[in-house]
Amino acid sequence: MRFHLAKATLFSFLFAAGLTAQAGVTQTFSAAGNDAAAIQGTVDQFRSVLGTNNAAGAPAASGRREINWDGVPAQFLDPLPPDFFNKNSTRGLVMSTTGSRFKVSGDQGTASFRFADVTDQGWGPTELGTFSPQKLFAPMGSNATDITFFVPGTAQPANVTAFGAVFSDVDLSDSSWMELYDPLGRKISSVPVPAAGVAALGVSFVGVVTDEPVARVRLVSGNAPLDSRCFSSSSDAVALDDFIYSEPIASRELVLSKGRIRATIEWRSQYNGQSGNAFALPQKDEFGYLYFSDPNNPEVFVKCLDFGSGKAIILVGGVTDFWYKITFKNSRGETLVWEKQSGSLSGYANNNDLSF
Ligand SMILES: [Ca+2]
Repeated sequence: MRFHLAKATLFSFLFAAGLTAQAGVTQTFSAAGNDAAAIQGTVDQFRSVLGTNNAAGAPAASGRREINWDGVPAQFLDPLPPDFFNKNSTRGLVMSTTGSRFKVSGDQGTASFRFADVTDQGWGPTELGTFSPQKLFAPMGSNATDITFFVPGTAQPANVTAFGAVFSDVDLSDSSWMELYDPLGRKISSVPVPAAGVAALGVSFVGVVTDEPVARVRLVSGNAPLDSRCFSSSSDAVALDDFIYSEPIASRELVLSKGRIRATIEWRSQYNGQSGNAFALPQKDEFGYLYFSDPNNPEVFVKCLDFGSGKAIILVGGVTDFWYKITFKNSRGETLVWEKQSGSLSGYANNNDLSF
């Protein structure tokens, strides 16, 4: 809901400036209008880039997931459990907020229809439009939602490479945006959400496709919490509708030294013959862990030191007596391989063998 109109021109300019290409971003989708039909084409383009809708199905190698809030059962509407869409409905998405809770609105005929019960003087049904009727979503006591990803239905951390969201009732072009972060917390992209115009029930969509792993998405919906009871003259309170994102996938590649060195591991147990490819748990640009099956119990610690000589010093330490083979690859595709035999706990340090 908007309480001030005069700044629209300035914010339109800022919005245009914010659309310049950003590193790692391969495609940006953006649309806004008076109703769902106004953004339908852009949303469908974004969907087609991501591929098949895996709904709440088993982990997949590709495709997309969607959350439209419409099927959330009444007992989970308020508060909505932050892990509802990984636990109750397995879509690999968990949320957090600095506000008091998350809330999903009710259907027509209920007290929380379009957030009538938490908006000041019940303005929600007048202003908040849907892309997918009838339910909407919003953090309470905050305008920010932080989203992390897991292999659907598991506790295994995962990344996406695309994320999009529908925003409801964006009146000001600088009130709402979407930020994408890599596994080390570095910002990949920040995209402003276009205002939907003066008409009531307007909706906006932004979607981003990247060639970098996205571990966290922050959605800033408006410049005041939706349940604010005390607005200033330039407040813009906003709700959210559909989330659309690529299949969350656990990384099997530990990326080090600003992407110049990438480590992968094959492992095998001498006890039961089990084998596999390890998963990555990045920690800092210089080091990280790899684990075989449990993200809370990593097996191998890898460090990559850059003294500016153009060569990487690589150090490996393990706390497993399984056999494993670690392969380092530089940005030119050259590789360095070290194999640890079963039954030992030995580590490895190279002699500047692999240049950047
Ligand atoms: Ca909906």
